[in-house]
Amino acid sequence: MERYYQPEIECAPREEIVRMQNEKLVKQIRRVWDVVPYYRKKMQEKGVTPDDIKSIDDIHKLPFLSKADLREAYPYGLLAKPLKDCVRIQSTSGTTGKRVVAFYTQHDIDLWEECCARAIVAAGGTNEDVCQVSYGYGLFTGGPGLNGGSHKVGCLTVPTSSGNTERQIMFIMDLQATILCCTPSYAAYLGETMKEMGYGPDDIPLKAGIFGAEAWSEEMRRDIEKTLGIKAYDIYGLTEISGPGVSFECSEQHGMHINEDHFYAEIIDPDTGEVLPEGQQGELVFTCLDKEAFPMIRYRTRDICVLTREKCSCGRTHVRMRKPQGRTDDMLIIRGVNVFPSQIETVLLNQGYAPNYQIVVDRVNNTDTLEVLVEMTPEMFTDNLGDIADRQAKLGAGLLSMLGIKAKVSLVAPKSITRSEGKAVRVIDRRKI
Ligand code: DLL
Repeated sequence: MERYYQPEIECAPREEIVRMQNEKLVKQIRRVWDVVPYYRKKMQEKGVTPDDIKSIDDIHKLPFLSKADLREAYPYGLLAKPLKDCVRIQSTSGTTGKRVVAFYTQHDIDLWEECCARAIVAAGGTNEDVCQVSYGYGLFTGGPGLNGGSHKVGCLTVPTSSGNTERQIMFIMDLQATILCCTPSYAAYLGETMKEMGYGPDDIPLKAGIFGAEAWSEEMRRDIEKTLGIKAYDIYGLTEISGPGVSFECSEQHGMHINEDHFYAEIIDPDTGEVLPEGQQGELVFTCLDKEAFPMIRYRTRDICVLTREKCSCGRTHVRMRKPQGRTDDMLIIRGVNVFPSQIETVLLNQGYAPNYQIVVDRVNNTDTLEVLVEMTPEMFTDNLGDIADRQAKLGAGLLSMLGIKAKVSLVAPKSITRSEGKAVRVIDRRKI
């Protein structure tokens, strides 16, 4: 087990981490300049050459890379290794335009799986564990990443992929699975279903969950932990940078340690591109220090986040990122007010609802409207219209105080909102702007 807890790296003194980052960055920039004409051109346009990059402190001189660059260079324009050295692609779901296709050499796969192994070990995983991977397999990075990490740790890996909830539960119970990896919304659904089947937290063999790929609140964490009787750990990542395991929570469950020996993180002002000091909220930007095939340099994630180097009592020294607060692009602007779905979720869960909701935004007579459809739990389900109206008013007041704008609340019957097996679709934006 101890093989993937790597204290010499994960708990290295700051100077050692910086030394390693300096060395890797200088090499990486020289290499992409030499082999990727797209990067060379972008650097030339900004008037910077590899000679200007002597240490990590010079990183701000380099141009940013955005999703638009990935689209322009699609599919092979950012490849930094010959195809004969690449062994895999993974891809995003591509809901907004062209899919991102990321390439991996065997070295890149090993590096990625090692990051996932660190996450599993940080959640208490050892080779004694049975780890059920219920993230989707295939082009999505969730299944393959955690599958590889679980193998490296030596867990008995159960590659169920997503979907077929009854079969998931059968395997959890029959094989006595101890670790569950899936999206938090699917974990909540599995919990809800198991509860209906009569399983209490003490009947369920799971001890830990590794949940990520979408935003989830602390309240949702507490709910899932209670229903499944586990400790629920957050894991973050994105296809462009490798997949899950770019960062992960330790036993403190207080921010996710970024694997800084591979990925250098910055927070920038999304409007000006200026690098912000530690502790300030802004857009998260990553540079891959030693990936070979698809080394993103200063890639703008659009995730809104805060970094901290405060000491963590787990002993790891790698910088921590707070749960992403949303994305610069899924942040809803409603009547001029920035609204994050996670804020709405917090209000619902605080008032005892399950995380089964949908946010519908529209524009009527040039005014934005916000409606939140919320499922009643089976316990609160009633046909007493007075009760329903009271509940709706209470939720409306909670939302107003959290968001600063009015929302229409519609309570709907249990099970009437479609469940997701992967990332939940929370927002329907009907505005044609
Ligand atoms: O979602 C990779 C992943 C798989 C992460 C499994 C964790 C677990 P993409 O499909 O490329 O990759 O989506 C990346 O998802 O930029 C965030 O906006 C969001 N995201 C990922 N993890 C978290 C998290 C995978 N823990 C995009 N909390 C990212 C909040 C997350 N948002």
